[in-house]
Amino acid sequence: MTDRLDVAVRAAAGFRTVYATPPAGRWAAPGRVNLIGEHTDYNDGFVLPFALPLRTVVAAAPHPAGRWTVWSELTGETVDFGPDEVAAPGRITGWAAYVAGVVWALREAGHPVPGARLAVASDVPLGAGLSSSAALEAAVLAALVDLGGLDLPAEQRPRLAQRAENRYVGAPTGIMDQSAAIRCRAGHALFLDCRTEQVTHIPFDLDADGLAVLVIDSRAPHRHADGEYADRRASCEQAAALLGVTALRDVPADGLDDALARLVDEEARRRVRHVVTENQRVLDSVALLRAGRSRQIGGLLTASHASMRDDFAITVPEVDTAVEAALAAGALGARMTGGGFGGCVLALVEAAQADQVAAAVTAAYADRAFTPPTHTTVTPAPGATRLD
Ligand code: GAF
Repeated sequence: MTDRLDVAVRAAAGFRTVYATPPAGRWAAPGRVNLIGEHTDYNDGFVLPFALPLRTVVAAAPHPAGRWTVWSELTGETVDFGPDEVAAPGRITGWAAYVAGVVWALREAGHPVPGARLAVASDVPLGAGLSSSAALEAAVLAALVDLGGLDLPAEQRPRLAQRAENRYVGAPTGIMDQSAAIRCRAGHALFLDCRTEQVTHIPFDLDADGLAVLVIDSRAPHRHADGEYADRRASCEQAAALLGVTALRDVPADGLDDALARLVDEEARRRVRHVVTENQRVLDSVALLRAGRSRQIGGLLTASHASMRDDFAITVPEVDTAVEAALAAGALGARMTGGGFGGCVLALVEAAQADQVAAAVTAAYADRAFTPPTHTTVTPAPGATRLD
């Protein structure tokens, strides 16, 4: 990545090349890692993500013909659409559906969306579980809101971007990724109550604590990730209905045994146990961070991974190998982050040990003849913003 121009420069250069005119502005939104709280968002629960320094940048200007034209650096394609294509979901597919979905959701909510020319460049890797789709939605949304002078406060934007993804793109995701891309703050993790959408910015100053977060791309292909995600979500909703609660959020940690006793299906019991214990791990992590005991969240991260592996069944051998090797090399805690079935692992490490932990993961991969992993260390970055 070091030999590439800055992503904001690339977006503006792409805009000038494609449209032969400069953009009116540039808007950026980040990818995210989730520190803890996996598959809890669509159960009305708690999550604790932070924004990555890896960003998607949209250069944009009003469209003279009131349409939407978008160019992507990644594919080199330009996709053009008008009001007909965004009258209902399904007309635009592929990567441009995330853009059309945002236009559709804004219009459906009654906003007078301005036509726009857009150019997209990104440093958020696709398919790595770092939420490249929400970064694209958030950056496009910020651009359209500003270009049109629309009245849409930041706290209402995640729900709208999620609607684009759920209804226009057709992916049944929760509210975490869009919230992270839009509402995160530099130097902080975002404690989000996914039922009320209340956010609390929790200071997470890794440098001051002598810590590092290592993000390791497992390089595991996402095997049936979409279908499995929808399946897990459906299992949770069915279990909530059987238990007579609105969402699994309503099963308290100290009521877990009673709830499990009321479920006959062993698989349903495991899914419920993951969600209920994971919500508690988020709350416990927040309490530790607030108390300045950041090292101690390590055990909770590792317990989260075990729960995803054993109860929610969303890990794959590559991510389990990365977690085990990181822990054996001295990581304070490690877990898969994101929807699962591949993607990234995060490890909380003493800053001085980051290299040795990364080397141990690489060696463990070589032993098993897995595709070599890649890794980077990250600190919490800001959410979506206008650059100029
Ligand atoms: C994906 C989804 F998009 C999120 O909403 C969330 O459910 C996550 O998987 C799992 O925690 O990133």
